[in-house]
Amino acid sequence: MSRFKYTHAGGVLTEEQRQFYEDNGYIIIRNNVNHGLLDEVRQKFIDICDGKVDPGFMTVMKDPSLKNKGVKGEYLINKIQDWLYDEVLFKYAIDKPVIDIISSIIGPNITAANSMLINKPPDSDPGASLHPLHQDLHYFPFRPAGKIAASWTAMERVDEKNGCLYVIPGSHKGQLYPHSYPKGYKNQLYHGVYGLDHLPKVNVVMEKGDTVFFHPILLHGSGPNYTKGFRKAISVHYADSNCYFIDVKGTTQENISQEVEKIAAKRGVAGISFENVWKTKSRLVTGTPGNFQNFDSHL
Ligand SMILES: O=C(O)CCC(=O)C(=O)O
Repeated sequence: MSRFKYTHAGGVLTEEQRQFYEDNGYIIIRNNVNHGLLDEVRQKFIDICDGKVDPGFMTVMKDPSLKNKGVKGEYLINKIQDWLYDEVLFKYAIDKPVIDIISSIIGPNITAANSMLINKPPDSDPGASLHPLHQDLHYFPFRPAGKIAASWTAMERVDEKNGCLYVIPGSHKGQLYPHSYPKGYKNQLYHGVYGLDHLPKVNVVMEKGDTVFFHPILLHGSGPNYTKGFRKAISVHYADSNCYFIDVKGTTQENISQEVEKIAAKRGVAGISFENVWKTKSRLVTGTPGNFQNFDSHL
């Protein structure tokens, strides 16, 4: 039997890199994404922020501490989500250096499920620009967890000063914890896990173009941006297209499913289930279609 449980054989990761991911639940690949692509993606983000491009189906989120401060555009918008049907941003989701590593983790049949471009603007209240400790699996009604992985690429240098990611190595081997809203600023959909502050964290300092890949049970978060610059990163969660969907009713994920269904209703798609929200916003990247592709209602 293979000693590897969290990675897929035959891919580009070396034995040593696979072992690191198996032990820690993440791996950083330096200088992974071409700067030209990141600049193109940044310009598209700015055009959406400035109202030059209709965001359509995308979710555009504002920093709650800056909403009434008279700032606009990329000085206000802290996240654009659900952009897999934008052909410029989608270039990141299908970028070969990203997909090569993803297939070394989850295998060859890949669906991009979640997509985010996360911006921490300057002058945000620290309580609003941090992202609390959380596990991404909380948001996902599909399994198994080992067939899901995130890619998160720094669009500029990220460190402790501008709000880099931090991770709790090895936590991917544990359980999915209950998540709730933090006290203080309510960033739409930023749920957190509380009571685990004693666990040792590692700051993930990265240069532009570096990518960190991680498991959806890995506990992680990010700090505030204390600088006068921006902190931008682009991230996609990929799943094996054959992942199966679970009913989250009665589980710790029921709160997020209700929240997501409520947001969908507000946006004019009343009655859509949590499962079908995910199927609608996902997009096949490569390989054989599976359970994400059996619902045909792309909006
Ligand atoms: O980019 C960040 O600050 C945190 C992103 C993150 O952990 C998430 O959205 O799940």
